[in-house]
Amino acid sequence: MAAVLKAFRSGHLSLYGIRSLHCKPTRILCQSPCKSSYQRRLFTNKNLIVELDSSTGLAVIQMKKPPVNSLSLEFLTEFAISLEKLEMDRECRGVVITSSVPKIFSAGLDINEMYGKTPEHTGEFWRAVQEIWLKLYGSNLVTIAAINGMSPAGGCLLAMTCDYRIMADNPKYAIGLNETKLGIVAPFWFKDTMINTIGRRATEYSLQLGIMYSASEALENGLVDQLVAQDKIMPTALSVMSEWLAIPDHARQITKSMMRKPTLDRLLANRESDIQAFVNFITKDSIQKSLQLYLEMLKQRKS
Ligand code: CO8
Repeated sequence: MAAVLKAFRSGHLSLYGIRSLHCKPTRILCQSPCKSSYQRRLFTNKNLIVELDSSTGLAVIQMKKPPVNSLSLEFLTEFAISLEKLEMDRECRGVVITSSVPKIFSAGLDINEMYGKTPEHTGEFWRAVQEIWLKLYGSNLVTIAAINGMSPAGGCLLAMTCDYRIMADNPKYAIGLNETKLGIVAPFWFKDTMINTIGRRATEYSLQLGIMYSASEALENGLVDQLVAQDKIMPTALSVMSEWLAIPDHARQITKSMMRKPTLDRLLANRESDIQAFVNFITKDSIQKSLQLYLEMLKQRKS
């Protein structure tokens, strides 16, 4: 990926890999008009780099919130706005989600947003988590996760909302819903998303034990669809994307909706009660204590 990005930045290659090498890229900031047939639009904000090549319909979202791409309220809000923009953009047909932080896809929800906060803040945070899931799981776009690093908990959820998952074949990387290991419980829509991805029995086993699967185990269990060498992740994502984009949008979108709507509707029908349940649970003294210990453990691992 580094090589692809280097070539891309030097102007020799499109990030989307599908353009002709003879075509000189034009970098355009925020939707300014352009006569070129090869039109790239770049929306950067604090935590994300979003690039859309409107000539191919492909967008790439790179999460760039070091050290671990933790999903804070601010991050989730930026993500939701970016997705909304892409979703509304008639020229966008697919999006690859990846990370620009070395070795990390996403460490999941930002634990600091759940520890020592008011119930109001906690509720607002949880609504933002729901929102990103609703937007991604219900997206009309083709979504591909290019998992180029560790992907626990909310990071795994992000990846599971996508239509296809490609992971770097690195024994040091792992992915899974590890909530029980933190003493917390993955909500029903995390569980439903996992059931829809790897099946009921595997989910029951995986969720109770809070299993983090190595890349090869994730492939074996169907949690990811493909493993490739780290530097092949982006080119592979782009070539998989072109296969998906060969399918007429309307047929693919209706099929996707048919598969996912019951799961989405379940949260939509229970959104407020889910927020209330989360706030009640997470603000309990015993849960706050678990989160405090977990945060301390994360910090101590370094020293
Ligand atoms: N939130 C906030 N800060 C974090 C998080 C996180 N999820 N993960 C790591 N950090 C911080 C660390 O504390 C550390 O901070 P500092 O620099 O101040 O000491 C910094 O990020 C770097 O962390 P590491 O040194 O651990 O970085 P490594 O590269 O060695 O490891 C890992 C990266 C593997 C991602 C590791 O940090 C890790 O395992 N993190 C925890 C991941 C995790 O358990 N996430 C679960 C979050 S909960 C969630 O997503 C779903 C919750 C659903 C709730 C439902 C309730 C009802």
